[in-house]
Amino acid sequence: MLIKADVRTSLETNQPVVALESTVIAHGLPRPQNLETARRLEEIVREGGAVPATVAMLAGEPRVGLERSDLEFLAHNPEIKKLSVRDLAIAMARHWNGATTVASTIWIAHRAGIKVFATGGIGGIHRGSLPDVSADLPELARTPMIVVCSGPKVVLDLPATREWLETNSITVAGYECDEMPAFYSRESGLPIDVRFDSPEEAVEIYRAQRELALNSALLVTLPVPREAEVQAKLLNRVLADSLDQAEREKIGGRDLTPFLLAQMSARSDGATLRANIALLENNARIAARIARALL
Ligand code: PSU
Ligand code: MN
Repeated sequence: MLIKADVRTSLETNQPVVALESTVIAHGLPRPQNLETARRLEEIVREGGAVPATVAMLAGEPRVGLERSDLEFLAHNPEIKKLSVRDLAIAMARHWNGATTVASTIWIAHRAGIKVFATGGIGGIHRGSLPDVSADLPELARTPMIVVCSGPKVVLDLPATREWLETNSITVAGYECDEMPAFYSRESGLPIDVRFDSPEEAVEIYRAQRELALNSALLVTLPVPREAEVQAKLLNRVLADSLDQAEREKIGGRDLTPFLLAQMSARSDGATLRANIALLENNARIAARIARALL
């Protein structure tokens, strides 16, 4: 694993670091917003007083912290693979270039010694009769990190995903909110386990988890900023149409989530894309504050 010099120095001197994923760059957002957002997220983490560590696999080597040119490569190259944990060994042995999902990013970041990770929405249990469960979930269950996100992606079966989190002892906190947010939407009708109104409260619970020798993540959920939220009526329509389209085209496996995100953006005139970028930025900002509070 190659840890970028500034990330390594920060970790060695106990300075704040925030890990970021790369699937959202390569497969979650369209060009040119993907590269702009990748850069902006790193900038926001820096402005927040922490060092950003975007994770990816380049030529078969797990990388923690990327150069500007690496971000560009990931954003512009259509050959970049979407790598979950099951793919990491294949990618390494075969010298692939790949973007890491939430699952594979936290796998690598935790082993690099990073404690805080920020993303948009986590994977979960998809709707439909086939139990398609994202590898994000079991990885969250066995990775003791603070994961800052806006809840599970709204394309998922949210009640089933919430139940899975509970069954697998993943503590779900709401940051300045009283219910679990659902990605583009501030509301899900689903409960959180605890509310935080400051980064210090997140740190207290994280420390208590470590004291108890718990291995699961602390999921800190933040609602999309109000001005960027996608209104329920529009969201329900584009979501239903996108799910239908995926079924008609028989899209499944690793392609399903990127397909649904692209469909919803096209069908909402970019409203979901704007929400996605706004929540990613907001999550990176709060993640940096939490990483600083950990000192
Ligand atoms: N958050 C976003 N956009 C994304 C993702 C998260 O705002 O594209 C990615 C993450 O990398 C997450 C993945 O791990 O979607 C989930 O994919 P799947 O459902 O195939 O596990
Ligand atoms: Mn899946």
